[in-house]
Amino acid sequence: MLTRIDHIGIACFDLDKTVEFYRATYGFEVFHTEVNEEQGVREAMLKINETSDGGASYLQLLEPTREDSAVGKWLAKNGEGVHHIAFGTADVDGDSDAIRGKGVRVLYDEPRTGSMGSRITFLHPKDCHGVLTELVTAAPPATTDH
Ligand code: CMX
Ligand code: CO
Repeated sequence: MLTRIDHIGIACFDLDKTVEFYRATYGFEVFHTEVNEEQGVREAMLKINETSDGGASYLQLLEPTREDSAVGKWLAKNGEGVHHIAFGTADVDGDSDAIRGKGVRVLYDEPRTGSMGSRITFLHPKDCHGVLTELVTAAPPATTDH
């Protein structure tokens, strides 16, 4: 079951400048940054709010690491802006199977690694009324041995 907006993915040319815009304009601080080479992005997650399912909603600011990546190609065509939306679920495998069964193209056979150790997959924008849609299951919270 999809239970929250996990994040909105925003494509930008310069991650540092875009982070500074969100900090200076809205007061949003960076919660996490990472490079995901498989996805071809350098990204910053800005946490906006906690959600009632125990998760959170973020803005995901994305700068391409290479021109032939999904975000690099999209930026060259469209310029900066909203690139995708992501719904959070406790069960990305089950939800993507169910959605595939409704005839929507799921881009990956198995979920891949997303921000902060999450597991992610994408639905084709042409099957979603023009919206590239991601499904996310957050990594379980780290446990300590004592
Ligand atoms: N939103 C809406 N439509 C999009 C889109 C987007 N983000 N990206 C591409 N499209 C549309 C294009 O406009 C194009 O439409 P037309 O044929 O009408 O012109 C069509 O989809 C095909 O686009 P393309 O430029 O030829 O790109 P590809 O088919 O090579 O790739 C897609 C499109 C969705 C398969 C690819 O972007 C993808 O695999 N995305 C998933 C991975 C991803 O986006 N990773 C970055 C984010 C990582 C993260 O969130 O952690
Ligand atoms: Co995303």
